Amino acid sequence: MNEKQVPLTMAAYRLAVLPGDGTGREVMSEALKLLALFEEKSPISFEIKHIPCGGQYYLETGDEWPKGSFEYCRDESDAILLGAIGWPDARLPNGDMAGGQTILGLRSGLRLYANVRPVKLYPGVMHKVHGVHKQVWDPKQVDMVMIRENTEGLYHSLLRRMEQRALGQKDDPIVIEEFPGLDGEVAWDPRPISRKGSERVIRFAFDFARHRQKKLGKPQSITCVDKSNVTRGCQLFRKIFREFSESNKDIVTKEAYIDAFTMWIVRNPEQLDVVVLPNMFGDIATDLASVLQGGMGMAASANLGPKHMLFEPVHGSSPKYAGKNVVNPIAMLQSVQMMFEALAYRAEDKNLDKCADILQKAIQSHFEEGGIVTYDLGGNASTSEVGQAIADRCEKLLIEEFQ
Ligand code: GGG
Repeated sequence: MNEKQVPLTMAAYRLAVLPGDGTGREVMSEALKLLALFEEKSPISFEIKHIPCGGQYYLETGDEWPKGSFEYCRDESDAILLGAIGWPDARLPNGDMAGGQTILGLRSGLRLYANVRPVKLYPGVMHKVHGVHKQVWDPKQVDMVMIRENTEGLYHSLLRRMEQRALGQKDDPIVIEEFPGLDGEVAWDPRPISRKGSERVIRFAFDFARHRQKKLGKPQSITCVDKSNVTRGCQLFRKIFREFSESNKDIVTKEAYIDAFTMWIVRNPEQLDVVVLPNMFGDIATDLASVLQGGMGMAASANLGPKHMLFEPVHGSSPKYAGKNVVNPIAMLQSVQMMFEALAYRAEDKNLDKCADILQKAIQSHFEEGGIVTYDLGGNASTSEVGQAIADRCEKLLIEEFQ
């Protein structure tokens, strides 16, 4: 045994850390402090590879990330932790977002088909359904997980271009089609939805609901959200959802059109458990749903595939707040918690599972006990002060558990 009581054969988890742009860098600093603490106070070790990337990096260097970064993430990391991507005026010569190669190239190139976005209101957090400063929703009523299809749909052509760039390949040729009835300049994005792509994310949603059922000790429904009254891709998505419903009778299933669903999220969140949606609808619905959990500063996510996983806050780089040390780091820290949980599950690592519980407990108790919060939650604490407050709670719990 070494100093930390780690069996010498125990390998460190290999993490690729991509802070990206703007406030992504600030919230990532808090995540790194937390990782260092867990390394020091628990038997878990990390081997961290820092990869600069994003629109700002592109403006500085002409590249979206250093050569070999995609290959590192694909071949040499156990998990990827991403801050945020996107910077004003950072565009590739073809007009695509600079930095997209990292976030979208990885989602597509590593087949990260399930984008898991929990929407949970912690006791002590004000949701943002206001105008009136009054709590409409009881935290017990807001606890759902949205699962966004992550590799096709309306994002397909951009995802593909970004994957091709990441692999150093040429873009697919652009196919020009005629649109009868439309005059002048036309721009369009195809929205392919495949059986295979739908089956894998819907299967994931059923497995996830079953897992949550066991964990929470109560039934979990799955709601399929689409626009199958209008679009063919959604008709296929819903057809496949119904096939799964037929053969998974232990799970209650519901269906909704995305337009009506946007009302449903805000009016009756207590009726939603697991929700599965095509790519763009999932992107939009989760921003809306974040209002129920206190805003984007609280929204964490996991991008999961057959072999790889990437964790990131749902929010972007917030250029307006960049460099000010004011944004909420919780979405990032909660993404680290999701990473601990997922890595522990895949590696069957009981110690890392304990670390996931500790971080969860630290975040939950911080809000329950009225801990300091950033401006978005009505406080005036800085990013680093909130990060430190969570780290202090973790430290106490780590000492109780491991020393
Ligand atoms: N951390 C999330 C982030 O950086 N988002 C920027 C972005 O462009 N995301 C694309 C998407 O999720 O649709």
